[in-house]
Order: sequence, then C-alpha cells, then structure tokens
Amino acid sequence: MNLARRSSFLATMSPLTVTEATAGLSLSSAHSANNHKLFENFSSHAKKKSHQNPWKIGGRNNSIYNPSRRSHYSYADGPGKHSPFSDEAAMERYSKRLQTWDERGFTVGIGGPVGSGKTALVLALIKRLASKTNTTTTTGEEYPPLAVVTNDIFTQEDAQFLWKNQDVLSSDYIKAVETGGCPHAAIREDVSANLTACEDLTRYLQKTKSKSAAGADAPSSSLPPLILCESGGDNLAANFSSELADLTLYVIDVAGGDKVPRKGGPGITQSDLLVINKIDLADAVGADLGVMRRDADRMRSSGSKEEEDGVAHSHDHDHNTAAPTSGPTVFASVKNETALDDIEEYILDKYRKAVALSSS
Ligand SMILES: Nc1nc2c(ncn2[C@@H]2O[C@H](COP(=O)(O)OP(=O)(O)O)[C@@H](O)[C@H]2O)c(=O)[nH]1
Ligand SMILES: [Mg+2]
Repeated sequence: MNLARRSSFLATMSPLTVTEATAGLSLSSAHSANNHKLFENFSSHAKKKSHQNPWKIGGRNNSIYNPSRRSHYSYADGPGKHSPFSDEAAMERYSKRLQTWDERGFTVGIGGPVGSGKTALVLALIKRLASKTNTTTTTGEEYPPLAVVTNDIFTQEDAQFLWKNQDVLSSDYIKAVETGGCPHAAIREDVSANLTACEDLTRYLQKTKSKSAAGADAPSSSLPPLILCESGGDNLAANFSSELADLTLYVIDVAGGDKVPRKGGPGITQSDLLVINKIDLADAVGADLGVMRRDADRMRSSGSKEEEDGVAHSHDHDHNTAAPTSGPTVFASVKNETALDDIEEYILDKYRKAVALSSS
C-alpha cells in the first residue's frame, strides 16, 4: 500500500486497529494507562493529519519514538534512567528478598550477549576470589566463600570450562543449569532453576563448612556465600530479575561495534555495573572508546533533561572518566587483566554493604 493510500486507510480504521497497525502494539498492552494516552495522542493526530506519514506524526517528543511513551518498559524509573546503587535502594531491594543470605547467598547476575566475555570474567573472578576464601583483607575483613552457577541452553559447556581451567575452586561449588530454551527465560521469567541451584550451593557450602574432613578449599568463614550466576548469552533485552540477582553486571564488548551502548536495553541501562570488555581489540575493530563512554553515560544517566537531549557529554572526554550522574561503566580487557581490580572491588563492596545492611 503506498503512503497516501495507507494514511487515508488508517484514518478510517477503528481507533484500536489504528494503534495496533501503526504502533505494532499488542491488544492486551493497548489497555495499559500509558498506552491509552499514546493511543489518544496518536489517533487524534492521525485524524487531523491523515495526509502525513503516520509513523512521523507528532514529531520526536510527541510520538511513539519518544521512549517515555512506549508501553513495553516496565521499570519504575522509566527507560534509560539508571538508579545508582544506594544503601536506601539496596535496603528496599533486599527487604523484598524471600530468602535470607544464609538460605541463598548474595547473588551476582552476570549477563550480556554471546561471546562478550562473561565466562572469561567469571574465570578471572574465581581465580582472584576463591584463592582468598578463608583469608582476610589488611583491614581485617574476611573474604566470603564463593560459588558459581552457569547457564547454557543445551550443554554444561561453561561450567565444564570453569571446572577445567582453574584449580582454586572445587567443581562441587560450580553448578550448571541447562535452560533448554531462550536463556533469558531462566534469569528473567522463570528463575526457579537458578534459585534452586543457588540455594543448593548455599546449603552445600554450609554443610562442608561444618565438616572438619572437608577439603582444603572448604570455607570456614561464617559469612554467607558470594554466588556468581552467569546468564546464557542473549540479546540486549535480557536482564536479570531482581528476584534472582542482588547485583547485576552486564558485559558487552568492543568487537560488537561502538554503537552497542546507545542501542540501550535493560542490561545496558539498568545493570548496576556495565562492563565494556575486550578493549585490547578496539583498534583492530575500529571501535571508538570515547563514543562508547559518551553513549554508555547517556543511556545510564539518572535522566536529567540535558542528558536526555544528549548534550551533556562531549564527544572527546576521556573514556575512563564516568559522568558523575551516570551509573558506573568500566572499560576492561579480561584477557589482559585490565580493570579486574575495579570489578572485584565493586562486587566485594556491594556484598559487604548488603550483608551489613541485613544484620544492622
Ligand atoms: N581479545 C579478547 N578476547 C577475550 C576477552 N575476554 C574474553 N575473550 C574471548 O572471547 C571469547 C568469548 O568469551 P566467553 O567468556 O566465552 O564469552 P561469553 O559467551 O560471554 O561467556 C573467548 O574466546 C575468550 O577468550 C578480552 O578481554 N579480550
Ligand atoms: Mg559463557
């Protein structure tokens, strides 16, 4: 159907059909309050300006292109707005938790597209953290016992890789979940298999702790476990449910192109820490880290007007310096061990705050 015919055709259709046909929305979502406004706005414009391209009606800020008018975002803070980790927000988050830390350890969700370096990061964290279990920091803080859950669709590939490639964490503490379907389903829609794996590991750690005959790597610490839960690689729409993850890391890599941060999606906008990995490949693939920093900051901003308009961050600022109002983003090369200290420190800091919050 050509444009003129489609416009007049749309003007004669029933309001609901117009919304569906043009905005691509489902019947059920058309009932949401947000969608209702969208529909009213859209259909009145469609009637008045039926000679125009209906996809463009209303301009950027008054159309279906305006993210705040889309119905498929269900985040309280709205799309593209990052809620920085704060003790208050954490309290709120953890008060809704169904299990105590001793029933299910502090669970760190590590998500991101296929091949971005999630397993490589988990391996690096195991090597660093598991070797410190049963020791204390220079300031006397204990390192927590560690456990790992991996998700693959049809195999236990990632768990096997982790079992084989390190000797600091017994394979007993690394459990594989085979999702059997889209990986996001197991971390977002029905998290029961992952919750069970985390609870089993927590119970197992408690049991081995109390057994004097346990192996050398059996934790003696009284702290609840720190569980790294690697998602199966998925698209940009996959993010952990807060029912499962107490802290989320989202891993993308420069080889996917420097456009990826601005494509957004809940992992990029909402994760507690965004990791942009493989910076060692930036020159080889022509990725501009300054652009990635600017876009990551914008997508992870807490939503000031300036930032939404995209004028707050200059094109040329240092890629290692985050804008103060944006959620944290770290540029890493797991291969070259760049920024691993920062990532480890970030996780431990949040773990310690969480455990302290619940016991205060
Ligand atoms: N050059 C480079 N390669 C990396 C880096 N991190 C991971 N890789 C490689 O990227 C590939 C995919 O990594 P993997 O951890 O399996 O990705 P996952 O699918 O996200 O778990 C592997 O061949 C890794 O060795 C990095 O920082 N630099
Ligand atoms: Mg993996």
